[in-house]
Parts: sequence; C-alpha cells; structure tokens
Amino acid sequence: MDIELQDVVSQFPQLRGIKHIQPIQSGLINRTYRVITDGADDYILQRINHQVFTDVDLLQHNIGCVTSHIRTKLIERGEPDVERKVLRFLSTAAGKTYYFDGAHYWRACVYIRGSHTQAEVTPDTAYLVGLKFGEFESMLADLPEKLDETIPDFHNMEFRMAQLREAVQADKAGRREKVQALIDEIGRDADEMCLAERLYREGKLPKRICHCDTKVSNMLFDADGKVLCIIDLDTVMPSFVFSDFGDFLRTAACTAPEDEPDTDKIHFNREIFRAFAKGYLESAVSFLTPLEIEMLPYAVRLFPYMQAVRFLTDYLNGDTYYQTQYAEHNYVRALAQYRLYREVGKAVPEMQAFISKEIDKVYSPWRTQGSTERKI
Ligand code: GN1
Ligand code: MG
Repeated sequence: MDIELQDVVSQFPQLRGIKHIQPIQSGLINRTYRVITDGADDYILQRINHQVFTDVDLLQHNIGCVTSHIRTKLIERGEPDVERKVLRFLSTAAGKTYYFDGAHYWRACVYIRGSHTQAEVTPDTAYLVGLKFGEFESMLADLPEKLDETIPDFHNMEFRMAQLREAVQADKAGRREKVQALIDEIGRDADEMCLAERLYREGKLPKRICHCDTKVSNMLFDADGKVLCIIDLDTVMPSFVFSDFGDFLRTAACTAPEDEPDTDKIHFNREIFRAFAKGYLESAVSFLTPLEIEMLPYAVRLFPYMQAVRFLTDYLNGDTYYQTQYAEHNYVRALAQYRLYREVGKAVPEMQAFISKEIDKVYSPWRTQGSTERKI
C-alpha cells in the first residue's frame, strides 16, 4: 500500500485488517478504491474531486442527511437487510465523514456485500429502477433539512448554454473551428431546451430533492437483478424531477455507450423507456404535478442535449473537467449525445401517448371514487 493511502486509511478507525487496496473504475469525477479486509466487511475509499465539489463539508452534510433519512424510513417500514439498501459512511477519529490530508479530501463507506453494477438494463430491471427512483424522491420529499446545491446550477440548462458560449468565445484549446457545425446545431434548439428554467422563474415548476446522476452504473443490483441501493450521492440536491427521469434514460435507453464513435449505432430503446416510465410513474405519480408529468418527454430530450453541451464545452476548454482516454474523447462523446438527442426527439409523440395511458390507469380507480380528475 502506498504511503498516501496508508495515512488515509489510518484516519478511519473502522478500516482495520486491510489485505489489499484496489483501484476501481467508477465514474468520471472521483478516484475510487476497494479496500479488501480480512473481516466481514470490505470498504470503498474515495478521493473526492474537490475541483468539482468545492464545498466538501456541504457535500458530506447533504449525503449524511440523505442516508440517515432513508435509513430511518427503511427501518420504520420494516424493510429487511437495511444495511445493503443504503450507504453507510465511516467517521474519522475526529468524528467527521471525510478526511483532508492537506491536499485531498477522502471518505470511506461500507462496501455492500453481494452487489454488482450493470452496464445495461433489461425492461424488467428498468421497471424496478423506475420504481426505485420514484421511491427515492418520495422518501426525500419530507427531508427536514434544507439541502444546498453541491454544484451550483448543476442541471441548469441556461447556465450550461452560457458556459458553452463562453468556451466558444475563449476557444482556449484552439478547437472551435473543428466543432463549429455542432455548435451551430446545438444553438438552434437552445431556447426550446431552456424551457424548464423559464417555467421555474414563473413559479410553475417546483424543484425537489433529486439524485441528479441517475446512470445505470450508479445503482447496485443483487444476484437476482433486483435494485439494492442507489449510490453516488454527490449530486443529491434540489432540482427538477426531469434530472432523474431524463438522465437515467440517457444511458439506459441508449443502444450504445455514451462515447460511441459510430453514431449510427445510437438509437433510443423505447421498450426500456416504457418499462422505466411505468415504474417511475407508479411510485411518483402521487407527488408529481400535471405539468411535471406532461414535461417528462421533454426531460428525456433534455439530458442528452445537456450532456452534449457539457462534453462540447469541456472539449473546447481543453478537457479540464471530464477524465478522457484520448484526445478527441469529449468531442466523440458530444457527437454521440447529440445524436441520441435527435433520436429521442423522434419518439416524443409515442412517449406522450404512453404516459397519458399510464396516468389514466393510475387515476381511473380514483375517479370512480369521486376524486378530482387529473388530466395531463
Ligand atoms: C459525471 O462521475 P460520473 O460518471 O458519476 C457527471 C455527470 C455526467 C456524467 C457523464 C459531478 O458523472 O453529471 O452525467 O459524468 N458528474 C458530475 O457520464 O459532473
Ligand atoms: Mg457521479
């Protein structure tokens, strides 16, 4: 074990009997290790990217509030196996859930036994994941603490467009000419895609506590393919519900990886959409407003669009945000996401029809009992 890691693990009294520390591939932002011990539990150790998460105290505060609230709820409803359904972070000897070694911030949590991540989902798992995310949002609806944004304006499309425009102006890496066609195409839909922010200002759309990084890879599954636990809670913050709905489908309902160079392989998988939307609506319909429901197809378009903007911005800035494997990686990612955005656009009428049908199913028993009719 190298000296740096040795110092870090020694700060967490629970990290004992260590056999091995293994780097693992997870996400584009933090650096992650699995700590294998000779005891019953293994652990996950993470070096937090504090260029991205500048307020680590706020970050860990949010995560602490969210995990303890969820744990209490799971216990209250008599859920079995709670320790595998919500993350548990370790404290340092100083009683904090992170350690600052003078240069980097570190945190550790218990590794969830018998869990694995999946790169792809089937319609069956997409349905369960949808249920889980609706449930995640509804469990956090009565969180007593107020959470601040761990990354200000994270999913604010107006802000992301402004960042792109700045990057285009500055052209720091001298790459603008090469990507001008994509910049122009993206620019044409900017007003339309910034709709949510305008409606928020008009008081028509709420923000709720959302996960904001609902990729398939941020979910742990058990051996039977059931969702055990939602992980990567760094971006849990107030946002539009579109974040969770749209960002999940961006990866799960895409027929190719998010950095697929051959854009002809990129299609929108409608079966995954239907399964996920069905599960999500079942658990979230009780708190969603009619406008939120009506705008779910917009959410599915918004996230590949926003991700294309973010990757393209980083490419123009010279790859300072996302880890890349080769020089053109961010541009390839941006093209892939833009293609997905176009593909999703073709499915809007179908998505609308499916959502209306599902809502009718959920509300028709209520209507007959005389409750207020709800139309989307
Ligand atoms: C980042 O690190 P990771 O892969 O969980 C990013 C997400 C992007 C995603 C694209 C804090 O998430 O917003 O959707 O890459 N997270 C942050 O793959 O910027
Ligand atoms: Mg993440």
